[in-house]
Amino acid sequence: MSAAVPSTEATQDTENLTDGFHLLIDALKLNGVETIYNVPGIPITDLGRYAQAQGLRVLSFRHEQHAGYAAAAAGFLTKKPGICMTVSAPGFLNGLTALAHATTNCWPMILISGSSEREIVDLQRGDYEEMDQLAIARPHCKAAYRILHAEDIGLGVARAIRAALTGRPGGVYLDIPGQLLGQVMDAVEGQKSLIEVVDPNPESVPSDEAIERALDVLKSAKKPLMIIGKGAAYAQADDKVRELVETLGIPYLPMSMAKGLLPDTHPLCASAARSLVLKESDCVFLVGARLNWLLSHGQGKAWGEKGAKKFVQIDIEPTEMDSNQKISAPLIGDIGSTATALLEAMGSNWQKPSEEWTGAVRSKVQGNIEKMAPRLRNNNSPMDYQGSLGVLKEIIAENPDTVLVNEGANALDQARSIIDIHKPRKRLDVGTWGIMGIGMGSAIAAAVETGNQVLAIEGDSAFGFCGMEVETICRYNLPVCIVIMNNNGIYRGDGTNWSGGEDPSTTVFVKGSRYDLMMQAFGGEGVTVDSPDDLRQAVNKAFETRKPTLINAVIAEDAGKESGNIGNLNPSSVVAQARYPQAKKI
Ligand code: ADP
Ligand code: TZD
Ligand code: MG
Repeated sequence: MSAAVPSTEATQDTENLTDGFHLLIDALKLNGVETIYNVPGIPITDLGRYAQAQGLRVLSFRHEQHAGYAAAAAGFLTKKPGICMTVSAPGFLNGLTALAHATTNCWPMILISGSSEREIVDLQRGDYEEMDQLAIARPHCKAAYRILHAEDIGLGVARAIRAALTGRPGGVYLDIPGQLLGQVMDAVEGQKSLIEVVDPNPESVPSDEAIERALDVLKSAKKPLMIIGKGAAYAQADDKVRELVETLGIPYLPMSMAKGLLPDTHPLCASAARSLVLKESDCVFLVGARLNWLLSHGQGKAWGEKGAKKFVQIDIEPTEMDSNQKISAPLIGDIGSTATALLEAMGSNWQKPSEEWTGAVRSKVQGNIEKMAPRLRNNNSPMDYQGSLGVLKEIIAENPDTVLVNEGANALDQARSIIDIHKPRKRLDVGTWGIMGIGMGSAIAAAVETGNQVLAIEGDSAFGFCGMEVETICRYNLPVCIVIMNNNGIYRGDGTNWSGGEDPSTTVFVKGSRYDLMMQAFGGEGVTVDSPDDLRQAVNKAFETRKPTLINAVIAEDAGKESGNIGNLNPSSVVAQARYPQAKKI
């Protein structure tokens, strides 16, 4: 039987009492939560108001998915769970995509959702926005909990925070039946029930034997390569990772969101020689990166001769080992502690790989960069990806603290390879799933959590998934500059209807759309540009004023490729190819 009682009306003496609203807010604050990303409504409207009144920053979005993406990005940037708060059923479902996205990316996030009372839901009596949310959330996150009694709020929040952070980070669902918030209990007892989570990111060091094994494998390699993933960026062990790379002296490839952990201009960065190092290396050292589809599972033509490589891997999650390839030397631990242990064991006279290998990589990198350079300086109008992104590359080099947000297909792939990132955790993108629509939520979180200027480079389709949040950006007056790479469609704007009918192709949008007017509608700056010079001017102005800005950048309709760089993942058949000869021209 609960010690807490539901309150329907204010009692005369409330001084010595507390309630579910306040306990939840106090529990979050006790654990260092400062920001909530939410969409208000029954039963959490007042919870948001009270949280704001109690000094939390509560940002209201126009759609829960983007509040959720913001919380997920906040988790990645801060190494603390990002908090998203939603209303029941439809609001919860809108937020669930983001919770699954956070889990898939190994980022800590907590989705707190209001829900209907168990008595009604479990007998399916048809409540307002009735849904068995806990059951639906469970397969999509790392852990899911429901709190029924006010005196359990401290426990529930502590469990959610620990589950989100400890081990491999992920998304956690916290179910809050509406009546819980109104339950009243003794204030002192309530205070005592709260739990401050101790050491949620415990050090975790592999055994001496595992360290020795890894160093033996690395020592015997002639052409070693390190692949650094976003787990390493998340770990915030920036100096240790850099020291490890430089002491080992091996070329490295940063995965997309690990760009900048070491500057992309570092002499050991092999991004511009990606094909060469993937193919030729004889040992691959994975640091906070999974051998998933983004690395073609560590196999196939790009990876060279089958079985010719050995793998060493640092990961906090034991079951990640051997998930795609045999891991000859697993290092199960957190990246900071593991790098420290490796460095200690390596001592001061570690034998770096031969100049034959590192020199070959370096000259390939230099050759490719030189080949690309003139194309990045073209001033074509309408623009292509090289001319427009060449300008943005220079602006990021001049403003290295800018957080770059990036989504789209060509707009993503081209920006990822063209624009160097110079500092850790300064690039947020579509992540492990390749989701369109993370842009505005990520941009808002980046501005709120870092205070830095944000540059969001968005495909016009990608932007369409989250465009309404420009109102949120204007409302909070955030220093976000959005560049829409507007090629009138998905991948390209020149698609035709293969039936010859009047409907436009499935992949094209209204030609010449003025996305800049959307920003103007809410009081922000909006401008259309069609040359790299004008683009440069517009972005520089946005950075100077730090005003919400949307630049509609006109890109040639035929500049892009089908599916960007991953067209090979599209299914095909001999029948389809014979029937639609047009398909070959894309
Ligand atoms: P990318 O997409 O950049 O290749 P992934 O998301 O595939 O990166 O991989 C990130 C990996 O990092 C996950 O397997 C996760 O378990 C791991 N990870 C996250 N945080 C840490 C940490 N602190 N120490 C070690 N590994 C970590
Ligand atoms: N829906 C969701 C949520 N995620 C997705 N990845 C997609 C659909 C499929 N998709 C892609 O993978 S990229 C893309 C879609 C719709 C849009 C590409 O067009 P764009 O970029 O305008 O954003 P480019 O520069 O025109 O290629
Ligand atoms: Mg497009």
